[in-house]
Amino acid sequence: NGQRPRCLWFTGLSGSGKSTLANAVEKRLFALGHRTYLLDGDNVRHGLNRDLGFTAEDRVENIRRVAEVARLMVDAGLIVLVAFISPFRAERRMARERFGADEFVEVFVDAPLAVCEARDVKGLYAKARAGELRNFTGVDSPYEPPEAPELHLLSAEGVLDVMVEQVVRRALAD
Ligand code: GGZ
Repeated sequence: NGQRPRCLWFTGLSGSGKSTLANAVEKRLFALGHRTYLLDGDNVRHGLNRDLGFTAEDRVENIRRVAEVARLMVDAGLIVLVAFISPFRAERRMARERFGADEFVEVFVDAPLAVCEARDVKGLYAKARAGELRNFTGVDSPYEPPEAPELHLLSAEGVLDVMVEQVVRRALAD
């Protein structure tokens, strides 16, 4: 099917819509006949990275391992979707450096903290504000926005299907 192995790297706050977007992109790529794998907290933090928490040090190691796994999966010919907060520029750069220039697509899923916090799907922002959860991104742990992502999507304002098409176009570009 002429697919180019690639890493689609989604970064953004908790509740910004990374997982929703990445899942929808994967579904669309699958429907088009492409072979994909989605790496996210659900399948990585409970297994490979179960020894890691949310200190800065642990997030750095989380992202390092995820980048290495993504590299292996791209070597295997897949379009790999990576959906982690990945809050630090240095680690996203490190991830990018493991790939060729046209193999890595950084997608900034950008929603205002206030919107993510108002949604608070899992109640984690409330816990963080109450001091029951430490090192929560956007509350007492930093998020460093990308400076030059391949795609910058304002996910709180955008229409999902339109954003999916934007990502898919980049994912399949020559
Ligand atoms: C941020 C946390 C935290 C803290 C638990 N800070 O919205 P979610 O629940 O489903 O997604 C968040 C997920 C973030 O894990 P990542 O592996 O993506 O983070 S990183 O890239 O920074 O390593 C959130 C939940 O885990 N969660 N505690 N303290 N998010």
